[in-house]
Amino acid sequence: MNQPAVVDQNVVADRDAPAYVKNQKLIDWVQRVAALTKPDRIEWCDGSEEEYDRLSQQMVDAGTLKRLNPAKRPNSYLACSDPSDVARVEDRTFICSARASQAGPTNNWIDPAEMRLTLDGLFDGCMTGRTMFVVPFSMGPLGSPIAHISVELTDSPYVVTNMRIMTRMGRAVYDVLGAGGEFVPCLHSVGAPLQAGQKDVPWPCNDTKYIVHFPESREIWSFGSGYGGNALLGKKCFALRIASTMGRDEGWLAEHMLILGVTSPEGRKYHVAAAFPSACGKTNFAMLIPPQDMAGWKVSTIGDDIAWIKPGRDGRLYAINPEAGYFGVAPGTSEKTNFNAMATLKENVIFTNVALTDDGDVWWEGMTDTPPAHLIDWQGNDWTPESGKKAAHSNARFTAPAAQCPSIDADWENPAGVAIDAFIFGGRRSDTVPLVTEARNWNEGVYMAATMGSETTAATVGQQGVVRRDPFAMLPFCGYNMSDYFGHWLKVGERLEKLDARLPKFFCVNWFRKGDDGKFVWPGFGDNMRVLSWMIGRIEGTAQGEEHAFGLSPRFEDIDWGALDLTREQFERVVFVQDSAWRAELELHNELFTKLAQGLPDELAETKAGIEKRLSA
Ligand code: SAT
Ligand code: MN
Repeated sequence: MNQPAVVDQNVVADRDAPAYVKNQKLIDWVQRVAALTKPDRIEWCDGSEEEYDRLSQQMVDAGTLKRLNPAKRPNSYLACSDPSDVARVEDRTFICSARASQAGPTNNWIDPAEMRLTLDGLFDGCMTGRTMFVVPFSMGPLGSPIAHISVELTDSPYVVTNMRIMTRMGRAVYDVLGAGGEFVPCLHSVGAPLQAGQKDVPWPCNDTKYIVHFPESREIWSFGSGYGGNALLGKKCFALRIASTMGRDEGWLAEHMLILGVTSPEGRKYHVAAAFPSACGKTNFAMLIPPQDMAGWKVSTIGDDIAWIKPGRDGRLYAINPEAGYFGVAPGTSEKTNFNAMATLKENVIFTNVALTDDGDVWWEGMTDTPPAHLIDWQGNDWTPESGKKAAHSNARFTAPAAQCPSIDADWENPAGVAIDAFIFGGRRSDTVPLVTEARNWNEGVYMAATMGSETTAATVGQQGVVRRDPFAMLPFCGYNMSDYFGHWLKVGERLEKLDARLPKFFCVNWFRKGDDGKFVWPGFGDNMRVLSWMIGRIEGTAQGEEHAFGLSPRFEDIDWGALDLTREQFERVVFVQDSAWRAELELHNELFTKLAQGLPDELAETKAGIEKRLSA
């Protein structure tokens, strides 16, 4: 990186790190970035409530935030972004490993030297007129052996307040970091320098956007966006893309998975980690409330989006939720669809791109059956139910502290993590894939996860109802070659098998199978508990099932139906395995494997051959 030719002594004086920051590598990096980006001020964030309130007030004054009615939504704010900056930008996301083959065919790659030149140009002076915040954070409970530390430099106060909710952010991080500790450097700018006298806009951003990862040096550079995963760099950029490469090198897993605790009526507790592509009800599943007739079961939430999983000395896999908050999709969330999420949102929340009610509260499509008669929509315009457009953006979000979730697990901050008993992989498929299938072994489980597919919905740009492969729900989040990632999973299993420990089971689920009438057959939501309880039965060795080409699924009599009135015929509709459909499905797996041919582990082809053989038998 360019070194500053001359350093203005006065500016440097107020840029000095506080005495409690002892890490010289960090101090040097901050100075280097400041010399490049040329902010007016540097603020070393301590994560205090005073700091949060002060920055929030500054953003209220600047028009970035609206304070919501404290009687309705205490200590909560609404941010409305620029209409051009509303979601992650996957086509502007880059994995700049030394060689293109290391990023693989599912990632965008640019030569790292070329990318550094581009970024040095873009970041030169990009923070002029703004404050650069130094945001120290831990992904995972402070000091946990599974956690890792990072520091984000950002010119967005919105990022600072969101990071305080989403991560363990603040002064205590420096104690863990110490003088010689390692951290992942994350650099973020909205890319909107202010010249002297230039008035700021409520949501500064830049049409040019780059979300860049350097896996070898474990660095993240993000330019031009202030929204979500583009800007809150602890989440997808660090906790998935960079962490997945760290996991590959160090023998652990960084996964796009929720983590649940499931306690049986007998009081035995299990933990499952589950991966779903977007629009498959991941947040609902993470906060599942068992139906009344299964009230003896208890489901508790450890994480809703990301899991870091490390092998323990006993040969079991221990998982933490690296995050401390939920950055969830608001539209569709209601007391009916997700009671626990709604309860989590009662206070201390930052809402982004939802609508504002006349009494200073928030609303989004699906929150209530009847929309309010008048709203201010996410773009600041008057809205009525007759307006004919959405009041909230379809990717509108809430940022809420995880601790506020009524179903939060007592162990969610346990630094040792929780031992994983099962992995669940699920997509949205109107046909072919049964309600639930257990893999017969680790490699079959990896196959299931690798070939996971989901139908595109209205929430996705482009054609609807097309099956898009999303291996492990990691397609946009794997920081290296997807085939090597499959290989890594296989290797982790092989190593655990040698330790003779109890391996997690793998299950594939599909809540979305449709009947001939085009309607979903499975009721979903709380009744997913019936499937979970069958899985626990399989783990305990008490539940039965029937083998088919793809794995093992329950028969009608293997499920606890309680008060649910689902007929044998309806159940058949959600579990049957049709040979012709599976032959077509395997053709689609072939397409995926052809795309990922380079470095694809043999085990996958072998597993596929096994399925084919069982089909023709
Ligand atoms: O914007 S985020 O990446 O944090 C959320 C998502 O897109 O899944
Ligand atoms: Mn996610």
